[in-house]
Amino acid sequence: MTNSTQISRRDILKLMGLGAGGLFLSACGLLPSASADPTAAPVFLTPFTPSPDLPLFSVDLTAGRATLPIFSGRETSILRYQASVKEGGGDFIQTLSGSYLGPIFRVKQGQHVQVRLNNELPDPTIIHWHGLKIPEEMDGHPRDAVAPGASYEYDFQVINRSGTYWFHPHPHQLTGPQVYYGLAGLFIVSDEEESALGLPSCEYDFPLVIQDRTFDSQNQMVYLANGMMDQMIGFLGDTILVNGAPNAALDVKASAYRLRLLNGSNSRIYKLAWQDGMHLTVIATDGGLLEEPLTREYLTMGPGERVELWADFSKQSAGSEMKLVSLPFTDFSGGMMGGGMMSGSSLPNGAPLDILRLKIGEKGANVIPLPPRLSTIERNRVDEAVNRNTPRSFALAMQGMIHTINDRVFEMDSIARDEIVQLGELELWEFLNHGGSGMGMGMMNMDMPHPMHMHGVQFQVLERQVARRYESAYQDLSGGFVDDGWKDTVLVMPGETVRVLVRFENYTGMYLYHCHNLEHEDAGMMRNYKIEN
Ligand SMILES: [Cu+2]
Repeated sequence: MTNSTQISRRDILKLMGLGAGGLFLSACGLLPSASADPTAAPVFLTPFTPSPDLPLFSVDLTAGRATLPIFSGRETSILRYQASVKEGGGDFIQTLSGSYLGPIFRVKQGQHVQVRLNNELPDPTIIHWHGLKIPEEMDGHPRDAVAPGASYEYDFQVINRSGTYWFHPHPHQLTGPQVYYGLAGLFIVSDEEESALGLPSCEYDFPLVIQDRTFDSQNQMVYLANGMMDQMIGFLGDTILVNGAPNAALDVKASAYRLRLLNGSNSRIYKLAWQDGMHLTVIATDGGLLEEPLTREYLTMGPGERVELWADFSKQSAGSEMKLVSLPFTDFSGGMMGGGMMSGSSLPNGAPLDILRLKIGEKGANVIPLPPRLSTIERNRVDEAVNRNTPRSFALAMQGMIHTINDRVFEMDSIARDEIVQLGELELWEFLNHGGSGMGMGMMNMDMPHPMHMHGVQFQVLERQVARRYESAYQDLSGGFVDDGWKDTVLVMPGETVRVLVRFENYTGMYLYHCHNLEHEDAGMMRNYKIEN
């Protein structure tokens, strides 16, 4: 890592919120079971039974400017969400102390959630609840962005299964900078199926939000310092932060942990591994638990993706250390002008990185065996898709200076004929990343990965195919995909076609699908689609 500023271990611990107080300011107890709040039941196509014994959770989230001591010396100007609980008690929310990252929601499936977003930023903003199945007016479409000084009322029921979801701004052309300067938080849902497993909880259930930032000599975040190149390729910072802390270290006990990983970076891809070569044990992806745990030598995570790990430190001796790293891989931005060279970042995609040091301490809670079966996932079948012979195709390309989807860029209110789907139908979608149309200068045919995200749904990855000439770079990362469970974001590599099965089963309305490289998104690599009845 290239931090020029030295920070002491004490500072790191302070930043990670460790020590006697633990990471979270709020208590980690059982969720209260107060009396029911009668709510108007939304219309579901899929039968869904609300939980009448869960209390309403109501919170004010204020997006505003602040400063924070990230390094010694001058404080860093950041943006952040500050939460103020109005109803339901503090057990549904946790705070990462000392971090710019927003609060962590800890809610249950079936819960009624109200959020009032107060915009104290200098620009318009709106929140998107990434991965949640909610009505269109709750989803955070850019057209719903509110002006400085105004607010937006969210009111929805959590129908998703248990999982690590998250939230972040989604205003037109401002998502990149607003996330970059600090606006993001986790939205963790639990359900009965998951609770019955007895997975590690409380201090053993730990979020790890991985991001990259660049700081100047005054400890201030620098965004898009390389101008147009950063916008075309995507911003790559030279400092890795975990939960908002650089050079992150974490004291753990010799016990089993559930680590919830989010790649919250604007555009960086990680190839995560334990430094000692131990395999990673994966228990969940974007949309919650897998059917069974699986192991990987390394994990490939594109922006917006989540993975949950089972990490058992009980056999490690006290005082030993483990390290989570990102392994080197081929910078796929190939062609005549490679991304690493062009981006100007001193830390191109594919550079080896230290992510997190874990210091093993005393014996912790008794380790229950990892359950061999975690969940049941009903596999969608391609022969049940209404368009099984004619996938709905989306060509990802670079044209001139912009990234396009089927030769189009984002338009606030428009939906093309081929962007309308029917409520209840299972469809086959395919994302094709086969480069630009060849127009213009050669440098405009840069190959870039695109983490494609769909709002309003969770999908299943059916298959991947890669063009022959991309195979060797592809194989550098493809062993780390986890396509087995529910997904809302899938990394589409250069030369690759990814097919997914998606059922539009919950609500009608206009939703977004887009690249989650936030610079690509802000530059127009986003479109509306409409679910009709
Ligand atoms: Cu992209």
